[in-house]
Amino acid sequence: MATTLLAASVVAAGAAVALASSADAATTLGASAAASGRYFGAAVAANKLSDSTYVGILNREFNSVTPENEMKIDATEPSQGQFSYTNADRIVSHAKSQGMQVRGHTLAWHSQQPGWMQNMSGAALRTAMLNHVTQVATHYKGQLSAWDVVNEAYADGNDGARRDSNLQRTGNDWIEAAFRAARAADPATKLCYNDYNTDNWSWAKTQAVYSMVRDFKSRGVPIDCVGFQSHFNSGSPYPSNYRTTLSSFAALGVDVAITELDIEGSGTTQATTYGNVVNDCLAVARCLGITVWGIRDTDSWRASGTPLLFDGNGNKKAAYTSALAALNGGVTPTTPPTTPPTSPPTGAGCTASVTLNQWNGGFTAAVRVTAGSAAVNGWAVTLTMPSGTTVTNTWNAVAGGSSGTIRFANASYNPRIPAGGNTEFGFQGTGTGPSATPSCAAS
Ligand code: 9MR
Repeated sequence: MATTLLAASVVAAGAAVALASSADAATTLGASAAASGRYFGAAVAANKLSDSTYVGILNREFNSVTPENEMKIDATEPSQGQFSYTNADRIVSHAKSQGMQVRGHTLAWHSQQPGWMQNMSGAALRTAMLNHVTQVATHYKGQLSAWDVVNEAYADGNDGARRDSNLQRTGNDWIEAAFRAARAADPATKLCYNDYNTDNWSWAKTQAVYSMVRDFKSRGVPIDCVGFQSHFNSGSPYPSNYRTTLSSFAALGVDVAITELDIEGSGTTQATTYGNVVNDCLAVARCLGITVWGIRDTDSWRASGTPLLFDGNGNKKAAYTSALAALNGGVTPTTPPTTPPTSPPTGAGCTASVTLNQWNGGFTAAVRVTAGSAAVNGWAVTLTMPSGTTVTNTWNAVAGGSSGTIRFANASYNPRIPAGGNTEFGFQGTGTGPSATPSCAAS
């Protein structure tokens, strides 16, 4: 626990420095998340877009939305071959009118299948599933920030097995087939695998999904991101190793996102957990953002657990204040940053490696800085961008420019790396990401 608190406060102190120049950033979830290149989103129901309190909060606070049910299979293909996008399109056009991103949810899932699909199996189901993926991904081509291509394909329990379903029974390769179809239909949108009870690093289900993603990356299956639903309650509590889970997946070369966050509870306990979750995302360069699964407690699928950031009247809860403070680096930095080592290490050195996520016209880069056999008291990584590339956003480091050869120096809060340890920073840009080997200088 002490370690968690210390890490959180160090991140918090740095984020506060980074945000000092942006007055807007402190006042809403979306603007505050955007200050570190991230989003803060909410699941939205089309039939609530006529509720002025709901829409008022949505437009003010959030810069990403996920249709809560409207892009699911039963909604978009109610009869085989007959596609229906009315409600999903309402959400997408509302989001666009407000400059919000949209996460698509979901193309292939064992649940919320229309009756015709529930009754299918074997090769016919495989073909119908792939056609569904192709048609829906084509309809939204280029309009979404990410797709949850496959949702909840692993079973709960201790054996790390796939969930039994009609889709699973079409063959173990159904997941990768869905990803390939989605990539072919919409090459620019990030393709995610999304699941619940994958938050605790030591749980078998988490490890099973991790193995699948590692396998997909090694075989070139087009996967860009992993969504952690993060529905927390007493049976599936926020785990103290959550940050380890996020950073371990990110280290496989995928982005991570918190896709359906809700935390049952109330008061300070709930607020603290919201702050912890935000800090964990901020600490992982490849954590793209956070989506809460609804706006007011009364909008939640678990309304009785009061798991969201606004109460039934639309008032901000303590959980909101804590999440916003964490985004702004204001989470009670009662623990001062660690004191410098008493004797400076000698012969300090570092190395850096870059993991690129490149799409048509843009990229994000995650850079891991690793200390050699001695601790590092400060570091700078130099990278040369291809001509035409502009870096638009940097997190966990300070960029000395936006094009050409750029020196990324440690932020005020992350200069020290223990011997053999590492830290991560990231940046985002337009054009093509860097391909040359980075150089790392330690002090
Ligand atoms: O919030 C959604 C609720 O309105 C639906 O009735 C339910 C039906 O399956 O799905 C809920 O959303 C789920 C999401 O799509 C996938 N992860 C779990 C979510 C909560 O059940």
